[in-house]
Amino acid sequence: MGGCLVSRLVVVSNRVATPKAAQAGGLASAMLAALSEVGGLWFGWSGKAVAGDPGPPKEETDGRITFLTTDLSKTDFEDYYNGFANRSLWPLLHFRPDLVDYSKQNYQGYQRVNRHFARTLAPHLRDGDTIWVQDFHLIPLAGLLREMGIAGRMGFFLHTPLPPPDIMRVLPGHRALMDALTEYDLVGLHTNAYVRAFVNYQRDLAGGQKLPDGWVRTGSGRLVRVLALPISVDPDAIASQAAKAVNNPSVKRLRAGLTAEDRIRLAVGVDRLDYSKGLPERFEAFGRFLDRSPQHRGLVSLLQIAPTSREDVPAYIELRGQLEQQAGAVNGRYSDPSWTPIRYVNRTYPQSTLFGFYRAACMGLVTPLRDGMNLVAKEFVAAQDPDDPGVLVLSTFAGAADEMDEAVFINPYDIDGMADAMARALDMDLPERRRRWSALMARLKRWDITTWRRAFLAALEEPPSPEVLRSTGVM
Ligand code: ADQ
Repeated sequence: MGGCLVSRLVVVSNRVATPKAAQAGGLASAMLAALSEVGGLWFGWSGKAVAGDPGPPKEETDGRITFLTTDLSKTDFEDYYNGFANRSLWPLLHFRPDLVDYSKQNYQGYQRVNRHFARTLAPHLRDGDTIWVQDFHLIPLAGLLREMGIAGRMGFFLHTPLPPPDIMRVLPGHRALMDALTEYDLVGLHTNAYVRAFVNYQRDLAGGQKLPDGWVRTGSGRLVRVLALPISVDPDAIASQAAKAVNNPSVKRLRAGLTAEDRIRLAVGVDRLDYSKGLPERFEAFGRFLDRSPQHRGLVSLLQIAPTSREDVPAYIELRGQLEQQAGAVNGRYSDPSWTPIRYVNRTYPQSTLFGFYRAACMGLVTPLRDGMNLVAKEFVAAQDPDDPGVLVLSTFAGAADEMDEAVFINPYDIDGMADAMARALDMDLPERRRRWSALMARLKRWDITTWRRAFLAALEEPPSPEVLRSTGVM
């Protein structure tokens, strides 16, 4: 293949944004853009769990992109997705060993589905294909494809955090999983801290060695490159959709509801309903803020949009109940006929409507306990009105914190501190809001979603430098 140009791109992810999918989020749009630039194939699960064996995969072509999807049997889906991916890996990767629910049966299901993916995909691959695998559902895929003789370049992007070795060690079979990552040529992570976690694992637990330029030599002598390549958004597209969304009926209704007396300001939070997002802490801090800031009572409402996810996993059902109770308690304490402190909504909205909500808000609350990146933080900034921008309140435990110095930072474990930060954000004067927003927006424009995907694919095509080869004794 040679050079810097990918010949054909094959994207593999758990879910595929097929042409019929209602809306493509940021990552899906980025994958579609990459695939249509060079032509390619997108392979993944169809979203259907069927009784008995899944039949052959389904293939559809749209322009230069072929979409290949496979069903999964109900048992495989249960063990792989609800089981190992969501009950073992997700909590582990989010620094919650206490919530890791491991079973050998689920782990075997994870391996089985990855093998099924490899076997289904292999006949559709051509020599010279570059393969880009997304996220923790599919870590073993490269190794399984290599066992089948597939030789092309393979890259992996992890959308979650990667915790340090001492947390990884909690997972039975952690070594096999971390070794499977080294079967890729490139592993992309959001932050330098996650890269350090990878390198430290290799060094401390797997006999690996750090080389220059992000390369690592594994205990068995393989070279793998590990880089911090933070995912981003398309700030210009978001800005223009947000400006237009002001006329969107949902956004208009929200504004009319809030500003009946033209005085109530909006704080907004948008998250999948997930324990990693720090929602109970956020509600508690908002209640504490109202306790301690009587001057803001009646003047700020928090709109929390949190569509339910993973309802087959008990921790998620508990969380939903807990939040309903907390919102009820704050509202019971403070509501009056013309003001509801917390509006808690369990549904999804089209992204353009969300961007309208962000723009209508004077404060964005992004307060996860842990988050790989958190795209809502970036979307919130991109959606602001440059003349009157809202303030981003951001957890230092979101990957996004590394790139968003001008946010108001909080520690979600410090409820008083979070309550103070809310007051500070709401009281911030216009010159300071503008100064902070301009710096944040300028950085988003310099490293947007297109820069991200191009940087990943360029790095994937780059061979090790002579210096790296020399340090391995190959040259
Ligand atoms: P998520 O955990 O899903 O992603 P996030 O980065 O915030 O978290 O992305 C959520 C996306 O879904 C955003 O684009 C947001 O606009 C959208 N969304 C959220 N609520 C919605 C709603 N009610 N209706 C419609 N859309 C909604 C994982 C990792 C993150 C990482 C991303 C990308 O957990 O840390 O940033 O992948 O790598």
